[in-house]
Amino acid sequence: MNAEPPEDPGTPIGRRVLLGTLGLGALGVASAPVLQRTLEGFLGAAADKDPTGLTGLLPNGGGFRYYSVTTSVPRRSATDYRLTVGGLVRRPARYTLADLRALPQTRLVRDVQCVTGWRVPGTPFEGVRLSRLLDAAGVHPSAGAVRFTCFDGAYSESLTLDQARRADVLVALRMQDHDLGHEHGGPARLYVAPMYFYKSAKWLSGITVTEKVRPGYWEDRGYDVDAWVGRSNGRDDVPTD
Ligand SMILES: Nc1nc2c(c(=O)[nH]1)N[C@H]1C(S)=C(S)[C@@H](COP(=O)(O)O)O[C@H]1N2
Ligand SMILES: [Mo]
Repeated sequence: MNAEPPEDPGTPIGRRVLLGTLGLGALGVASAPVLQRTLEGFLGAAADKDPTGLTGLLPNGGGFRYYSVTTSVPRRSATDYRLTVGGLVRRPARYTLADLRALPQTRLVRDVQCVTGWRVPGTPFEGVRLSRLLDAAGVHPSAGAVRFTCFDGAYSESLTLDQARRADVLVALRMQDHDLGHEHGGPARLYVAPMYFYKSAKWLSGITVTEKVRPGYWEDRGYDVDAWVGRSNGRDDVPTD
């Protein structure tokens, strides 16, 4: 069981990408947000061409690392993005990004903690409370959980209904006070503040209310479904809530 892609520096392409990215990274740390965006764009592009996942091990802007379990992810623009809400609900719905932006927004500032050890202090996330979307959909009494699917075509996550209704669980549209970029899961990702960051599914496209929790991508590979920071996965990190 290992959350990280293998650290195999064997392929020449991977090594070239790694060296090139390290050079850019040094620049990015010391310079303006404009260059940072370029760096993030480059990291995304590099990871697309680097299935060994080497670029995933590199520090991204501000301490974040770029993760994707697929070698490429389609881009969804502000106009073609859709989020469906369905399953055990009375009123299935389909939201555009404009629909989501028109709803009340909640801004939270918490540390982010990845289960592999890296932590980023005080990061603003902003978006729509998941509880609001669930209430709008009218959850059926037989429901007990919520499953999340992604337009990368591979990742999934889930929460119990009680966890999903917490005030610190968002469908996030913004991160670090910018619209969520593609690399960080834009246009919209899940944000589960009190749990390890693997719960915060990027490129969110589907919310399905279900009877029971169905383990997600990493949970099928051994990670805890109830992923409270500091109280799961055999780790003792300081909680993020
Ligand atoms: N769709 C999708 N969501 C995902 C992942 C992923 O690979 N695919 N990785 C998870 C993990 S393990 C982490 S640490 C964070 C990384 O988010 P970042 O790439 O914005 O730093 O996204 C989480 N959500
Ligand atoms: Mo992670």
